[in-house]
Amino acid sequence: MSDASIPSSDNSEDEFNDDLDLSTLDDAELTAQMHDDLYDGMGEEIGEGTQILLGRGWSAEETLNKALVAGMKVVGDDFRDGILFVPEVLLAANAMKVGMEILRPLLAETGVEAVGRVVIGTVKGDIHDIGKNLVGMMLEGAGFEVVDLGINTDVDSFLDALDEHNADILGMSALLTTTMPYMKVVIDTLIERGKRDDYIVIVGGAPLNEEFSLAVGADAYCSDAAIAAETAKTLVDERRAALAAS
Ligand code: B1M
Repeated sequence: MSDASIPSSDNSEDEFNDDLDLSTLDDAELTAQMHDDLYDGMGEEIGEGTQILLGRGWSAEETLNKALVAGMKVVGDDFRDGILFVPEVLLAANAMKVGMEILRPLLAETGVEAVGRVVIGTVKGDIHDIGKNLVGMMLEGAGFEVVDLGINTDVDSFLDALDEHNADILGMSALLTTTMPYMKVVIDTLIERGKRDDYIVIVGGAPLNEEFSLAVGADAYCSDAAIAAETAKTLVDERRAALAAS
């Protein structure tokens, strides 16, 4: 919980949250409360808070950045630091999705650009998707548009989706030592087709490491979802800065 938590009068936080009328809070109190609610995975409250801010004239972009993305940053940092664990992060990410669903059509209307677009999938032969889903949610939380191809994704599906969605980043996940080499198949095919430099490639999954990612020709290995979101943002920023300078 952040320092900005509003004190409970009866020592029962759950009861307090049930009773709390979000519409009585001013903007600063409400965004702080929403950060806490995200942290606690309270989707209904996130939806309500999002609607209240929009009703007060906040833009979709401001609501996204100040109420949701800022709250998810705390979740991501605490996940990275071992303070939060997978179940809590999944709950927070699901709560975030409630707010995102409300904002998504408004953001599309106002033409607010996503930070970047990511095509992500678990590689061919592999059906593990919990970690990949978490990465997708954290990327969305960081402002990326995510195209999730699901599990057992073959090279043609990856390449077609990159092309179709004009993606900035290809993200591949693998949990099996037998499936992780397939990442090289995908990257080699990008090279063969002269498209490797068109995309940033990030990879992750429990059996991978930095050395493996270098060996297959990826741009970055990400050990967890929070690092994946941070790395994606850094690499997209660097790439845009390099393009602008050239
Ligand atoms: Co399987 N499984 N499994 N499994 N499974 C493992 C991976 C295993 C290590 C278990 C073990 O033996 N100790 C082992 C692999 C051994 C190996 O290859 N060295 C294994 C095996 C052998 C198998 C089967 C072959 C079992 C069998 O049928 N005999 C089979 C394979 C099926 C297939 O894929 N073809 C199988 C099946 C399954 C289930 C279906 C039962 C289930 C998957 C359910 C699902 O995903 N929907 C399952 C599960 C749950 C696991 C374990 C227990 C947990 C995996 C998990 O979800 N972790 C796993 C043991 C383990 O890892 N301790 C195991 C939580 C998740 C949040 O972490 O996925 O690592 P993780 O993701 C992290 C990071 O790795 C990273 O960020 C995530 C969040 O921080 N990350 C990325 C992941 N992808 C990323 C992508 C990025 C960046 C970061 O950028 C794009």
